[in-house]
Amino acid sequence: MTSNNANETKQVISTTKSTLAVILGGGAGTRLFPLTQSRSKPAVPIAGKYRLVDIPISNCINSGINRMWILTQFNSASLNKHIKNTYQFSNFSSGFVDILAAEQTPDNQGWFQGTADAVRQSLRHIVQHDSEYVLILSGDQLYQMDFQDMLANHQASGADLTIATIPVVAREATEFGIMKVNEEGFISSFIEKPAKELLDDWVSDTGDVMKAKGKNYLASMGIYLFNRKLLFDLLTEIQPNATDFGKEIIPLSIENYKIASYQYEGYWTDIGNIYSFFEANLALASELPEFNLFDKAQAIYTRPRMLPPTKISGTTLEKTVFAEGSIINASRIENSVIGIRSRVGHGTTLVNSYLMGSDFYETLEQLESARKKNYPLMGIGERCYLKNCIIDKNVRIGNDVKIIGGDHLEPVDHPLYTVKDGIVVIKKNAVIPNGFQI
Ligand code: ADQ
Ligand code: ADP
Repeated sequence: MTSNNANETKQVISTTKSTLAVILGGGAGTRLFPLTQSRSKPAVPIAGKYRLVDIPISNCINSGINRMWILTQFNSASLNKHIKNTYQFSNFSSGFVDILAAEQTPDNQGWFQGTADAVRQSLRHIVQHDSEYVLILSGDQLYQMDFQDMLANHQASGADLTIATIPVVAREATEFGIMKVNEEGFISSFIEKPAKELLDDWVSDTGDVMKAKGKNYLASMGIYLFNRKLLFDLLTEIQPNATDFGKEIIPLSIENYKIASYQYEGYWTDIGNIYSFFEANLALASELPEFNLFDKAQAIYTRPRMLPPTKISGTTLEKTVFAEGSIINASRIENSVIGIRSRVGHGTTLVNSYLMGSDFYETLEQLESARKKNYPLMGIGERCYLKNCIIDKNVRIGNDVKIIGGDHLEPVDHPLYTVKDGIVVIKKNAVIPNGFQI
């Protein structure tokens, strides 16, 4: 081992022992509805084979952090199963990934109210584990970040709390916590989701490269590295009634504590609503995706399913990502992500669509019986045309179905589908009859 490697190993050990992570798995999840209709937000499938929660968990593991909790309002069977079957640490490791669902206790009758409230309720679990720092992460972001580097910066700056920040353009600035930093790199002011008219007061010097791209605002990534004692003090004594980090804890702490900004300039996107979820998934099909699933050093982990390879016949493919275990006979698939165990029939065309795939295969007998009854098979039938769609899991789309999403569609919530921002989301387990059109 070279001395560099030895140093790296020492550093990994130090993050492992020093840092606990808390992943905010989701509030009510209304912005991702209907994907969250029957499952919790962390369990929403992304990129054809992963689930949302795999992103922060993988970032932690790759950064040497292996003790983490996922806080969720709604503890779905799929989330439990996924975590239990995926993240197993050896007997010789202190690692764990535990789910904490909002629960009623004698001192708390309600659900998690907001992010700070959710973390406050998890303190009784956190207190049982040694650590110097607690890293708080959002569960709905796509990024690959080295938290060791953030920790090294935190330690070097002597901060009480470090917030990961990213330069953004004016159009995005209204959706985030925006801050200003003083000469020493500490945050001097913070505003949660400023109105457009206020933006002029919030311009920062983000560096020449970022300024050239018009990214003049320093946004909070919702990633907080707290000195453990400060987190406990803030949540239990100093601000015992604050329910939110962005709206209350952070703005009220600026005067009294050293809060550092850790400026990150890599790929990061918040995938909290249907539009950004759709964009982030389809971006994976571009020629050189910014989110690099092929980067071994920052791999994204998920449940090993041991599926057969995908089989494709007679299909013209343009910029398409395929997960394992699919059977594809489509005519054309373009700019799309095709999830595990997908089935697409002859003569069908898919454009700009994310097909999540299925949880199981139908047996040959089931397929035969469905055909006899003229009942749609699992997957997408023959001669269909689908554009600008998200197709949730276990959907059955019949033959000759035409669904064309786009700005011409009004938002609607139908029992089989929802339209949001022009994107048609076919609900989980929906059965779309032959000839159906949207
Ligand atoms: P938002 O993402 O709008 O802004 P919020 O809705 O509080 O903030 O959610 C943060 C994360 O916590 C999300 O992953 C959400 O799903 C989760 N969450 C919310 N309530 C929860 C609860 N009760 N239990 C469990 N999880 C919960 C925040 C910051 C901004 C910052 C952006 C960056 O407030 O300052 O710019 O994140 O995305
Ligand atoms: P999701 O998060 O996609 O909604 P689920 O809660 O439906 O996931 O759980 C998915 C798991 O359930 C799959 O791994 C699969 O094994 C199992 N499953 C679901 N439906 C069926 C079915 N009809 N037959 C067999 N297995 C099923």
